[in-house]
Amino acid sequence: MIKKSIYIIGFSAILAGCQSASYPEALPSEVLTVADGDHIRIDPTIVQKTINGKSFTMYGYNGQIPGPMIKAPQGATITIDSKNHIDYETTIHWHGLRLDNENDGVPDVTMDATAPGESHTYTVTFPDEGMYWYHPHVREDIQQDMGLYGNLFVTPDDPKEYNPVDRQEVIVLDDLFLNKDGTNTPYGKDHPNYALMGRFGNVMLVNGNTSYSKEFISGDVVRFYITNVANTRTFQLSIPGVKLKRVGSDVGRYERDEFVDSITIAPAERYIVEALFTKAGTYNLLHKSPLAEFSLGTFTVTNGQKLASFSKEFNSLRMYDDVISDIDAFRPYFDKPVDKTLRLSIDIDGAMGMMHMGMAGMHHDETGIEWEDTMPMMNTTMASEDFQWKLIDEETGKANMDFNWKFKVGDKVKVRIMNDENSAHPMQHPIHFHGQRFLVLSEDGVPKKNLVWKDTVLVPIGHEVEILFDITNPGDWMFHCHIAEHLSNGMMGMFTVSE
Ligand SMILES: [Cu+2]
Repeated sequence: MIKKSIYIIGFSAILAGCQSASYPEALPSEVLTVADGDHIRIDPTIVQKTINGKSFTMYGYNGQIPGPMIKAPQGATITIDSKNHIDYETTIHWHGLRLDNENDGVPDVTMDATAPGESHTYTVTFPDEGMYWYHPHVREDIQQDMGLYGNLFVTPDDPKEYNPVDRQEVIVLDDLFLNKDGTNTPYGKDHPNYALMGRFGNVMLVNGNTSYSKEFISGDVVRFYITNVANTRTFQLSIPGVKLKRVGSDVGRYERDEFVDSITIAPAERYIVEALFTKAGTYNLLHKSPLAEFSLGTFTVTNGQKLASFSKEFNSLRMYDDVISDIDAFRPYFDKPVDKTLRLSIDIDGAMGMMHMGMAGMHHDETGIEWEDTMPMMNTTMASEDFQWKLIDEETGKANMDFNWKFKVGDKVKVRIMNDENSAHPMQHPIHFHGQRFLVLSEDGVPKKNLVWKDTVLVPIGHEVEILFDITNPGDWMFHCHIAEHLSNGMMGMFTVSE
């Protein structure tokens, strides 16, 4: 009974974007450096957070937004206790980690959701180096949007696996949807609202704040670890005037470094990018799409004496022999026939569906990405019950939880994912597979020349990708769209891996 009343009171406070000031102010993210065998605590809590001068009741892990960054050596296993101090049942999913299935944090599949006031203990392992993250797997559209996200930084066995740099910086990208008066836009109580395109924010956040800035010295080489935790927004990042080198993505490094002009990063994806700040000046961290441009923060570079410069290392593009030889074992399977085909689509009821059909294709450009909410009326008025986002298994025609793929440890599985541009409302979908890693072999039939292990792949409208799984981890695993509202709408499926 008590639990129920707590649930209702807080639930409505957060849902309504309430601005009471009865909770502690959110702290900035701290680094929790752990070693094998350590036992730590990550608790979801209710906090106050000041954004653009207004105080919001939000959530934070251990009172922090972003939550603590857990820094663990590759190969470590730790124990994490989590007591639920929020007004909503929750779980923690350790995104991208190939850990034991029972610790994957998926309600009704690997655990019961943790009720307010109750605790759960997770055993978390870090088999692969790279930047990962953790978040709830219950109503992400509210809980994650309100601040429940944190990074998992897995450092490689050999630090020389990465280029020498002067600084390492963590960037967590997010956006928040505020009303004109600066209050938070309410969330749907029983179903997510804005479920058609997801909840696009109008205020951009870096590491939970609107005022991201860093100071560097000319000649600094900086390695950025970037994570997108937004509900639906895909970011396209650049730092005009600064040369960027793409080094890694979801599960560690690419086969080789590449210079890039920008990075397109969908919800849940990570990228590791290095930048050389040669000259003094002020530089923008820019999100620039065909529709809009936002400065996400600034870098101020001053002239300074440096003992050593890493510009030589920065300017040479390195090959990573350990990554290449790891992938070598999979090359014989690159040309195998497709094992499974997944079609991304939507069913819309009645007249709304017909109306949508007429408009399909009008609201996205040649990138195949909806960069903004270009149909706000539709997105606002259509209730989540009026449509169903779908992952369709082409072989059986079944969708979402009505099919279950069966794989065995050691399988190399090729999956084709097609994003149907003729559906009633085509949209890009970042598809995340739990508990395994995969390579994106090709997009629209064009082979990728520089591979990296991934756990999430963005499939733009009308595009098709082929991915190859390294099936290593037994259990019942989810795969789903990582647009929070699409997931809550049911755009998810399951596959079972046996020993
Ligand atoms: Cu989606």
